[in-house]
Amino acid sequence: MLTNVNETYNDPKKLANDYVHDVYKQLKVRNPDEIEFLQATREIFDSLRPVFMKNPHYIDHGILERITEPDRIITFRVTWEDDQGKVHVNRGYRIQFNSELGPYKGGIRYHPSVNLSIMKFLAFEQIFKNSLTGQPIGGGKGGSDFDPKNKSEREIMRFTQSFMTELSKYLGPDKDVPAGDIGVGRREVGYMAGQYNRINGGFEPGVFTGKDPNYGGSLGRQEATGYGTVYFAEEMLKTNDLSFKGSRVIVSGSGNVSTYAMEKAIELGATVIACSDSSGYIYDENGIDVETVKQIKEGSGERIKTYRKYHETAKYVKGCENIWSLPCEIVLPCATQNELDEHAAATLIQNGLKAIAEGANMPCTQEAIELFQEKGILFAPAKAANAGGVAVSAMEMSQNSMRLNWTAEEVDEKLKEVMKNIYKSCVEAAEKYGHTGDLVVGANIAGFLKVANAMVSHGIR
Ligand code: NDP
Ligand code: 2IT
Repeated sequence: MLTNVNETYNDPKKLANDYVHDVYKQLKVRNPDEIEFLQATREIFDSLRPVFMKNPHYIDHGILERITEPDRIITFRVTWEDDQGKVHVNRGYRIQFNSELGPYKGGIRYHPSVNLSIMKFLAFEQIFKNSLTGQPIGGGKGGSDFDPKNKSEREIMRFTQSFMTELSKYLGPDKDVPAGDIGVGRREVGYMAGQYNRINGGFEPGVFTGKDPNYGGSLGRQEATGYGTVYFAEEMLKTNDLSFKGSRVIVSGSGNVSTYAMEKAIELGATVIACSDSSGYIYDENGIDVETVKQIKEGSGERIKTYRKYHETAKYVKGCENIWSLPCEIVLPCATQNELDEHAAATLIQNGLKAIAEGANMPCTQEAIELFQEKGILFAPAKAANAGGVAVSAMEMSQNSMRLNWTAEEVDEKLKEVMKNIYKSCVEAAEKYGHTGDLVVGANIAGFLKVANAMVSHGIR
């Protein structure tokens, strides 16, 4: 490999292209069925060609080969008993992908669709997102194919305790620090922390983030991903003489990220005209009342359809995909991966879309992103736009280490600062590497460089 590299140093473009092409080919051979993982890696690979052209020493260090193979993958059986005493078995995962910048950091997802490919794509993206925050955190992700829908609170508790009994062996405040994601919020993090402390015989505040502020959680963590997405989007809009003020916004989902994205967008003067869950969407051109959405979602097992009971002007449409057929200026997809494809993108563009910021992880397909960019729609990629959640998680880790609590205002100020800095890093990296205005390339390059440089510093291993 090294001989080839040296021979082609005089043609940096060919060297970079061949390298990216060859490593991706190997990746496909080794992970043939991991569709989402290959999708996420392909996007990064496409962005990094100009980096390898300018910095061929990363090729000598085998950075791409190494950064795409997780440090370790942990999978395990999770056995639990339902309220009727019936035994169930689920599969648990933790992908400890990369720890060059700090302890593995990333959420835990409970959803029946969870599989190795989805876990690996999420953990892989987390490496770059966490790097972008500027904080000392590596990349990881975990979860289970457990479906929390229609489960009692006790069943969720017993499942979580069983899950943590195995996973606790691999965690620690300087080792691996989980948080929430789809299906896992403050309540589940509480059960995880409780079981971890029980197994380890003590109280360790720094092993989880997204905890209740009552026992070490940071104020502002719950709001952070949604608020951060809107702060990032507002930066992007501002530099293009646009704003949330007076804009119609569609937000998909109605969970943690969606509700706080809606709340902040409304605060900045937008009208949120629609939101959804996996069964359907609600639509009201006068604006969705986010407090009602929150109340509905706090009720166990309630669906977004219930919103109509409280607001008769709203319409409910079965099936969540058609939410993208509504005319609006700004879109914030905040539900799940690949929820917005090129057909949805084409409809949105036709209906006057100006900007889109990804609150969820990889919600837009590659084809949709290409179409948005081709048509000049402002596009904020997930790694950058939704990094506010994990950024405040890192702030929670700092507060836990110092045995101090910051006020909600302090955390919000720091979050705004982080989102502004991420925007700036993305813009600058895109410009420096010849892709001015392309935030996808900018986020991928800016996130990559810190990790790659740490990998060089730490030696080949
Ligand atoms: P929640 O579980 O709180 O909410 C998820 C929402 O998305 C629900 O409304 C859910 O509907 C909907 N949804 C989930 N899966 C699907 C699906 N397959 N099809 C349609 N709708 C679906 O999760 P979060 O808000 O925490 O997470 C949302 C997204 O944001 C995810 O991509 C997550 O990875 C990402 N993210 C989360 C962060 C966090 O801090 N929580 C940080 C950064 C990113 P239903 O109730 O019907 O299932
Ligand atoms: O995707 C994400 O960034 C998260 N689910 C949050 C991770 C975290 O550790 O706060």
